[in-house]
Amino acid sequence: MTNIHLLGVPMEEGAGRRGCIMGPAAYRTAGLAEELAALGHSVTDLGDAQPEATGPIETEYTHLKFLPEVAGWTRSLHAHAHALSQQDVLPIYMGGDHALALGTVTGHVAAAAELGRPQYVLWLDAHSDFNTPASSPSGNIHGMPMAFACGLGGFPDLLGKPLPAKLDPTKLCMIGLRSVDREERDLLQSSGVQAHDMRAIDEHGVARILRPFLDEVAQSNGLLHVSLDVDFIEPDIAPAVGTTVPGGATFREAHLIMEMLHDTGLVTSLDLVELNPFLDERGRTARLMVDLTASLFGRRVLDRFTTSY
Ligand code: HAR
Ligand code: MN
Ligand code: MN
Ligand code: MN
Repeated sequence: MTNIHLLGVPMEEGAGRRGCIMGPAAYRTAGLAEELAALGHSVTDLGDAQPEATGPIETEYTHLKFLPEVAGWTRSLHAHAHALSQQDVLPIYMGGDHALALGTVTGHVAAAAELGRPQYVLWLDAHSDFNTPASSPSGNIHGMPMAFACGLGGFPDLLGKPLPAKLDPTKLCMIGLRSVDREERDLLQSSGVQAHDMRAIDEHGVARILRPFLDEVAQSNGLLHVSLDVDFIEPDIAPAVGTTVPGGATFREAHLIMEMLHDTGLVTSLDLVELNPFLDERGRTARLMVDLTASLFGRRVLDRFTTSY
């Protein structure tokens, strides 16, 4: 039994189009809390977070969109994540666009550093979201959170203070990549991120990619934050996202990852991001995200471990 705390993050300013603000409501409507409770977990819905108020944020990069709004969310979510990590709970951040990870990931990294434990991040996404302000072609800040968390240069004062601790890029594993900008790719590779594109899934399958990373987390007594972007999944079955990219993870590939994560018991926090209910078809994407989350929290067909073969 896990003590799960749900926190709604109705933000959309990091994305290039509107609609993610409705994400938390869609997860509630799709029954996320009820499904997790039915699996035997204790579930508390904390309601929705609010952004902090900020003034104008200075930067030479004038193409950054909604910078004060995104900074307000980053400060608020960083504080929430830091506080939640000091309770005996597993937070699920119901986004909201992926810029929310500017706050959630940095908050968990800061708390892990205080504990003296390594913080790992599993990033399930079509995109690496590893742009810096200088490399971003769009100015959309949801394309940048992992570069920020790893302490790459050029960012304005999003957090209202220096990063308390940087995410070690070698403890960041990305799976599902199929849309990475040219300069972003160079940053990703020179930083040493464990980056796996869709071709790697085609060649090896998700289990062979994921298992060594999970072994590493376990052996180092690490904490594990999972960040699940809707566009990780094939858009034919998960259409409710503003940035669809063909060739995504199948229904079973996505579920297998969730089932393996459950079996290890290593996950300590979770983002559900980029759901845009305005683009959904009769709630199917919201329901798929709820079903995937249920797999991560123990829903299974037979009572056995996926790793027992
Ligand atoms: N790489 C592009 C950019 O930085 C697109 C980023 C889109 N990001 C997301 N989240 N949808 O993964 O503008
Ligand atoms: Mn993303
Ligand atoms: Mn994405
Ligand atoms: Mn089902």
